[in-house]
Amino acid sequence: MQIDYASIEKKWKERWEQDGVYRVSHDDPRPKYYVLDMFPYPSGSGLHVGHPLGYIASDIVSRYKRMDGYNVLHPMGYDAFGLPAEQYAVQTGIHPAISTEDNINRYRNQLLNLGFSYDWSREVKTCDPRFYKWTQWIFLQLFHHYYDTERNTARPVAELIASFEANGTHGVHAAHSYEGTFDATTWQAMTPKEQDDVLMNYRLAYRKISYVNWCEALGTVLANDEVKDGVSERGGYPVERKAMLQWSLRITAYAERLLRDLDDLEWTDAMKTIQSNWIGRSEGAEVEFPVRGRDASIRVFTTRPDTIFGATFMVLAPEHPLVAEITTPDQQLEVRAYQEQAALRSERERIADVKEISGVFTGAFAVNPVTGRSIPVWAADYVLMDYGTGAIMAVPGDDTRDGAFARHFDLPIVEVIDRSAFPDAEVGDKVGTLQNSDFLNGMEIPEAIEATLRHIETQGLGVRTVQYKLRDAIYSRQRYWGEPIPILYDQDGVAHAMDVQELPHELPMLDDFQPSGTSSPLARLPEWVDAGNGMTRETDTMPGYAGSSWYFLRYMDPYSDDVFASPEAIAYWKDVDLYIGGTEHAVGHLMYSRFWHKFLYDKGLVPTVEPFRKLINQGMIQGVIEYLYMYKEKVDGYTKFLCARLAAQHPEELFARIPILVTVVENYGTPDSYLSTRSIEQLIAWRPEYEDAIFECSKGVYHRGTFTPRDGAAGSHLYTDSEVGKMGKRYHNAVNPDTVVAEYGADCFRMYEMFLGPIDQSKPWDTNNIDGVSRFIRRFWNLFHSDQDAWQVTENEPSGEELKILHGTIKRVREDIERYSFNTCVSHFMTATNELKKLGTTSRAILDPLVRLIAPFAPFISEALWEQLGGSGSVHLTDYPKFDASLLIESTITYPVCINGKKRTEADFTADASPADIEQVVLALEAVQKWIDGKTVRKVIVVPKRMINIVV
Ligand code: ANZ
Repeated sequence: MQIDYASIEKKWKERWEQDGVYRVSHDDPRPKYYVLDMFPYPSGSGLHVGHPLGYIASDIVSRYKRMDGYNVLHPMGYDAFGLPAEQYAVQTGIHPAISTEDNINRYRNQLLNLGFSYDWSREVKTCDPRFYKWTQWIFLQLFHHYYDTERNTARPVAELIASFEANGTHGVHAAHSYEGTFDATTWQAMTPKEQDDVLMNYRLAYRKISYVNWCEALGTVLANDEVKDGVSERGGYPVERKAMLQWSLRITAYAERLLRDLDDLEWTDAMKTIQSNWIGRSEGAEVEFPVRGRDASIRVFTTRPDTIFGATFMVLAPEHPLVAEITTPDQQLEVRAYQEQAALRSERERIADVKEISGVFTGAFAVNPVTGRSIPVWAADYVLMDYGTGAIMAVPGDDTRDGAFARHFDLPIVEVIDRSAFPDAEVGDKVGTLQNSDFLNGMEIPEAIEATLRHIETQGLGVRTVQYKLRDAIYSRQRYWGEPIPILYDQDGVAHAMDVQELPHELPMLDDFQPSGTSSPLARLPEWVDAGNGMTRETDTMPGYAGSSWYFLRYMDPYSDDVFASPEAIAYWKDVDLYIGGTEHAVGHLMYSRFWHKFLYDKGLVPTVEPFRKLINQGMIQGVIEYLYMYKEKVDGYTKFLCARLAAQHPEELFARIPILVTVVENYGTPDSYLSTRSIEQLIAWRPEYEDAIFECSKGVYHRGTFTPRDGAAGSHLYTDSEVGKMGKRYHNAVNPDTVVAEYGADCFRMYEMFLGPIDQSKPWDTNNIDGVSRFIRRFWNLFHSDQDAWQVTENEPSGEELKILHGTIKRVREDIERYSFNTCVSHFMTATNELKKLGTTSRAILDPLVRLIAPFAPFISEALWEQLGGSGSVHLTDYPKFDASLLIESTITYPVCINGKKRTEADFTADASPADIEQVVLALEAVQKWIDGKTVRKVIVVPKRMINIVV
């Protein structure tokens, strides 16, 4: 009996939309529950089966909570600005607005096909001016605020200006990057441009020359989290360090709160660790080392002040401003050459590369303020400009890198830590006692750190500080497809915020997206850049993370044009109760959105300090990747492919490994996947450029339509390399959910994805097993329908056994949803269906709750069955079944009663009946008396809850 999934799905998708089944309002007496998916970037390739994994899980929870009495906000939208659409535009000339809209429509249809219970009326797109008006507005709020480190909150810059007017920097407690101090008179004497420059060191959104990750190929600056291993995350292009005038966000002002508040979140320890490492808090001190013979001093940051007696030289970052100042004339040339070379390496490379030691002597000496000894000052790229102070005291005896550097350049090494009591300890481990260190000798490290800090502070040599690895976030992008930064410059270059009435500051239409050097394509629109009255517009746009830093708030009230979301809506929905998404956003999106949320909290605009209370990271659905070996050089003028087994006998460097379409391979996914002659032909049909290629395996050679066998072999057996890995277009292994849904139905797809395993684990997609789930759904359907598809639900009273199965299943499913264990829920449904089938259950009293129980997992067939049951309204708006605990306790037990080991009758006893009671009663039973037939009873054996045997 076939179930017509296609028409069931079509009917209910339309009906749900028509009846607004999943629409919600904040004007509702029920408790709220907010379930959020990380909204997708609508790429050109559409969704593959890996994407919905998290969406299915969040949809199950949403549906469950909705049926269980909550007002559930479950929205969806699109992260629609970004590089790929623009890259695509550069290649094809298709405007990003058009390709993005096409992609969004495709995504929406794919999502609709899977039956998600989104309130589609709340859909947001970050590229919609009605949305990005508020992204721009929040940016301007950041621009208008600074961070008060005493009150630990953001405050208006106007207050800071008043303070400068009255007292200069005196008494100001602010997160800032301003070097030095000034008094009120100095402030008042400054030009507007000078004042603007000062304020930029305080604003939470500010413009400053900073060293950035410049990606020439993409024509834009990238944030640290967009750079992986020295190349751009998108595209893998080289990234270099470059000083540029850039907008940044002072996220560092929130470092401590971002770290501390992690404690109260229900996130995995792994995610919290990633965030806390990215924030990278270090306690230590800044110490001044005067430069000999000059009116300058080098400020270092150290976490190990106790080792100061072992500081035998100093190292400045090559970009450190003091390098040029203190370098002696004879060292100038060498130092400058080194600086240029260092600029070509990314920060990541500089941190990662421990093998290659490089550096240059500046010719200058500094004085160790504690020992009074002169020590040489070097410049080397293992010291980073924007960590700490960009300068270190090098302690080669106790720091691995300093040690390697000292040995390489033959610099003195003084051992200051005696680790003889810890034979297993390594250099840098904080164990042992101080030696060669004057007043610190004999102290343990923690004690020595404290003693040095006190000494440094009382002598005025330095101060205790806390450093964070977290960097301010570069906000400017020199690209077209992003939110314009709503800033105007006057003739002096002073930055002015646009007025809220002027927002949205719309992105103008443009048809040439080619990046142009270090400014965005918008700079090529003179009439747009000119804002009148001598004002010019900022031409950089915002980064990809701008819209996603607050989109979850817009869903609460997506229609307002006067506020980013109405206070009533925010007061009701508050925060996200459950957020499901991938771990790849651990330090980007999840850090920025926490920061924006805290800022909005400081402004009294949101009621909670954190946006996402509970976070679940779904694993990845992996695919099989099939690789062919191809010679890098052409062989006799032909491209040549070689069997994986033959390739193994040759040096690896000869080959390029090419991922191929998995479906042309036979036995694909098993270790023995191979191309038959027919498969080679399919491969060529897919890639006509290989029409001329030679394919060689041990059985023979295929070339231009002919297989020439060796030893009379029947056909090609060209082995491929099979690997389980990412699913995606570039591996030719993406499975489109639409095709699976068309064949098996959306409910089967949903349950199958859940059945693959625990939600947080990665697992390979394997269509072979989907049949099992499909059969289960048919069996479930057949509880309600006969083999001839006749409706067979009856009004029969359910038996105790049926009730027990039902209530046991309700209990287990509820508990497992609460634990986010969806794969086990699917097995409970399978078990219950099998058991009920065996009992021939047809009773409405069992099947009605069962339909409601499965509804969150299989929304379509449950809705169809609910209608057939005559239920009113949508099944998804009914109550989720509750279990009756009393039905789960086995109250009576039916014992088989045997006479001399042969079963003769049955008898019911209460579960707590004692063997003595049972013996007494059972012997008196008429049926038993009949079998005893006057013989002597020798023994009565009662096995509790199992059986009774009477020996006569
Ligand atoms: C002396 C010393 C002795 C250090 C010792 C370490 C061990 P974390 O813990 O990661 O914060 N450092 C400071 N600024 C640096 C920069 N801009 N680039 C590279 N290294 C820098 O590391 C702090 C330590 O890293 C500091 O403490 C400093 O070296 C180095 F046995 O000072 B230490």
